[in-house]
Amino acid sequence: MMSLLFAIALNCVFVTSQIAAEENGVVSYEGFQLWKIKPNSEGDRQFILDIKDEYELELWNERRLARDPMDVLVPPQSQTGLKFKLAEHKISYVVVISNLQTAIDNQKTNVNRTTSNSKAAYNMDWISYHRLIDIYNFMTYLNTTYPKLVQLTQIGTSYEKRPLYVLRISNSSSPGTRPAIWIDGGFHAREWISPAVATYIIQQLVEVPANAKLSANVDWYIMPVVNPDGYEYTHTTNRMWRKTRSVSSTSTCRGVDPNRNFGYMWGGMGASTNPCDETYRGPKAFSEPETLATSNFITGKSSQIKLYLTLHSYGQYALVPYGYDVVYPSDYNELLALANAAASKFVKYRYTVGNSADLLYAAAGGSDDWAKSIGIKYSYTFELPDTGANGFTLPPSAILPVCQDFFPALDVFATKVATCCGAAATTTAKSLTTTRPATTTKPKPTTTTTKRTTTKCPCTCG
Ligand code: 0X9
Ligand code: ZN
Repeated sequence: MMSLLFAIALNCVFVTSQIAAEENGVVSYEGFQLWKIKPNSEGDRQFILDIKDEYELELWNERRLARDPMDVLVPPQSQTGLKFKLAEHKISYVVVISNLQTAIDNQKTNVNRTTSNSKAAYNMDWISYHRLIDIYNFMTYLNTTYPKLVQLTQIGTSYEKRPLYVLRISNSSSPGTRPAIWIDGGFHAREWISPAVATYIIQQLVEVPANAKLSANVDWYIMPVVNPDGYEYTHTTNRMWRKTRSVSSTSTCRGVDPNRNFGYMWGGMGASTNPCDETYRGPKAFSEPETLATSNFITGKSSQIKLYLTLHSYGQYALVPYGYDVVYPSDYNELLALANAAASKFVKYRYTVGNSADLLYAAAGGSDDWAKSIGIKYSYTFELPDTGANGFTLPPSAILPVCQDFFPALDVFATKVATCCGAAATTTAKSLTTTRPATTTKPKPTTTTTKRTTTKCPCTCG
């Protein structure tokens, strides 16, 4: 009985620690600060993790390396106490955001505004963040306006019954038969830059004639908002919401981390069993209608899709599988080389490239690992800007620069997929491919074990 009461009390502490004050049903982050804390050692890092609950801290980033700075959200009531505690332990920090609510308000100034040009075909731009309705109207407009190039498909419905949309861009006379690239965004609700970049990519591929070459040999499937319920919730109620909005049968806490809910190594490291945690894995793999619909659609196209790209924020990382543990797929060096080639296109924002679990932390149930596991050779998570100066509250003035900096990398991906994963190349590779890729714990030097017998392709995509 005592242990049950203790468990309930502990759970309450945990829940309250995650909730900022509510005003008119909207969560307020007035006075919350983002601190960059600089541990001097692994001991310091562990110390901060140990006092996390006591000071009601929320970690916005986690890094494996002891000396990497930790971005920590500190509620007003903990600031003085934490300041003394850190001083006592000789751990330094800087206040990066002095009032999170101000940063949130600044970010939302343009949200939902009607465009200044009333003759514009759609209410979408990349100088402000947009509500879901603007994004969906934009996709619908493109579908109607460019029927030969664009096809909008509803692949399912979210927990709160919002449509889940994928846009295909293909100038092929028989779309769906060529190698394809999948791009998604909006897994994590608060990472607003992600749907912004995904929609920018759509606009550039569809409406800019100079970019037609990117679709010359490749089809594109783009899903800008995988988690529309969460995304809307960040606009209406809690700007810092991350998960889906599903109701739990065992807890009053809502939502599942969609990036811990995919069915490869589901429930492993870095995936919580607590429904109140930000990294809750869900009651079972693909418990969420959003992850189920997305995975079903991708599985149905898995012989066509050769590259899986999922856009997150923040940190400026190009992450190569696997992420469930420090484990490298057998073709890791090929994946790494392509990520490096893509990242070399970035000018304004430099990205760190490497293995996901190595650079960040082990986190199982991610969509990138799952995509790799079903045989999509090239699978990446990109953590978009910034590196923590603004974190999730990246100002609207940064949207276009981030998008413009990112877009040229797609040329590298499209070229690789078109030259290595074309029909001739895959025919040869398929017979040698197993459904579950081999893994290794150490990256191997680049070697090609695939024998090409019938083609002279420079590379394969098996
Ligand atoms: O933790 C995540 O889901 C991603 N980072 S984020 O800050 N956007 O939440 C990283 C996912 C990397 N991939 C895997 N661990 N599989
Ligand atoms: Zn994310």
